[in-house]
Amino acid sequence: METTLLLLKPDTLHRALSGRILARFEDKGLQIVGLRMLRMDAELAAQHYADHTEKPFYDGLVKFMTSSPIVAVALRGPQAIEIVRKLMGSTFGPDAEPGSIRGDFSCTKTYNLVHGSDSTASAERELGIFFPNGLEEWEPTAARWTQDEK
Ligand code: 3AN
Repeated sequence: METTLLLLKPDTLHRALSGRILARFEDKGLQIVGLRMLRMDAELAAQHYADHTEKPFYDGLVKFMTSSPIVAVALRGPQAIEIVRKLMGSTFGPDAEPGSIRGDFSCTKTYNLVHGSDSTASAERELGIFFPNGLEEWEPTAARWTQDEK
């Protein structure tokens, strides 16, 4: 079982796609164990994008991510990290596969709607940043049908 961080970026909120995008993850069978609307500031952006601070696109990325609210979601399920990345599609909208979120809703490199942790180490680190008080532990009754028997 894995838990991963999903961010709905400012473009998702401006385009009123939050419900439709979040529904894709619920439809797949992932469980919401954390949900929070917040405004990212430069400090939080520097923490979250620590690996990208030297990249040429960093300043633009921070300007975009701090421009208006975002939604942070903690999602849990078997292989949740890989599943979330697959449902998101590849990084840039124009290249992303049809059927994926970025493939269906984005045709830019900058405004790609979502972020998803890319490894177990990133997931742990990023969940700690956005959910410092921990996650909501609960047993979804549908787990009987959405997960393999242990
Ligand atoms: P992903 O979000 O698919 O894991 P990363 O980790 O390579 O992609 O990049 C982090 C974020 O930085 C991306 N989500 C994207 O918003 C932004 N980014 C990466 N490369 C560029 C670029 N060349 N121009 C603009 N933004 C970029």
